[in-house]
Amino acid sequence: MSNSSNSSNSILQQIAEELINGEEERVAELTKAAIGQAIPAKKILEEGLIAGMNVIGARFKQQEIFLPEVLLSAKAMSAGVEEIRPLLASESSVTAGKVILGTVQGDLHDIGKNLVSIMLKGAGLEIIDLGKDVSAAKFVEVAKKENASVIGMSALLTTTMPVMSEVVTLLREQGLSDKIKTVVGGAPLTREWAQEIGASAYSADAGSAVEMVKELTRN
Ligand code: B1M
Repeated sequence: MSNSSNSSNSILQQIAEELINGEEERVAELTKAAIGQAIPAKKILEEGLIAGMNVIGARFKQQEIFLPEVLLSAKAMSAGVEEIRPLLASESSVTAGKVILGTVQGDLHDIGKNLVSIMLKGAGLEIIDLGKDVSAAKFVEVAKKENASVIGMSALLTTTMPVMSEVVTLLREQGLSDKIKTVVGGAPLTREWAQEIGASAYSADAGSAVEMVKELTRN
């Protein structure tokens, strides 16, 4: 392994470690330093920030850590994302379309949704971000009012995933399924489940969400 890839690996590892420790300022500093080393934003995101957050998720599941620690790491993650935000946006190419985006009702997890938002904006799409805890009725109401072509929904809890199905049903009942497409994503979802509820597309990560939305807005 070359010296430069050694040093890029070690700074990404440090980012993950400081994120796990919930050190918001250190994560921001190290992310800036990684940008200074010309490490691509996507690599910083995946191998530093998300890698750290995955460790937190596993420890939380094993009850080795609790909500206050998770929250500190989530803040550290957001601080890192803020640093790479302009780069993530500019690493994508330009397209067009209007997307209503949000985390579904009952769900307060918005880090992944915010990443999807950054990437879609970077791809030249117009995003109306409704934030978190968004009801099915609200998604559909705003999509109609704004004449949007896509509704993008994020869910991180198995208990909130059914809200996505409600949106698909509402669109079908109102005869809007052809006009307004749906993209769903979030850690507990699977492609099979998305197909089962009749969503137009499923994305496993923010990068593929851009591809999916581009595909759907092309039709
Ligand atoms: Co909570 N949480 N949490 N949490 N949390 C999870 C999701 C959990 C898996 C942890 C665990 O047990 N291992 C578990 C859910 C279990 C389940 O339902 N299967 C869980 C739980 C149980 C809870 C609470 C119920 C805990 C409690 O109160 N007892 C509670 C619920 C609150 C609520 O929402 N009502 C809770 C609270 C929290 C915090 C507030 C402390 C915090 C969220 C802070 C915030 O978001 N502002 C938090 C966090 C941080 C997590 C973990 C550790 C990390 C989530 C994250 O940000 N990942 C998470 C464990 C885990 O997922 N490993 C966990 C990083 C992010 C970049 O990834 O969001 O997956 P992700 O997004 C990815 C893809 O999924 C995809 O692209 C993104 C980027 O690549 N994607 C899309 C996401 N949305 C998309 C939309 C798209 C396309 C792709 O198209 C539109």
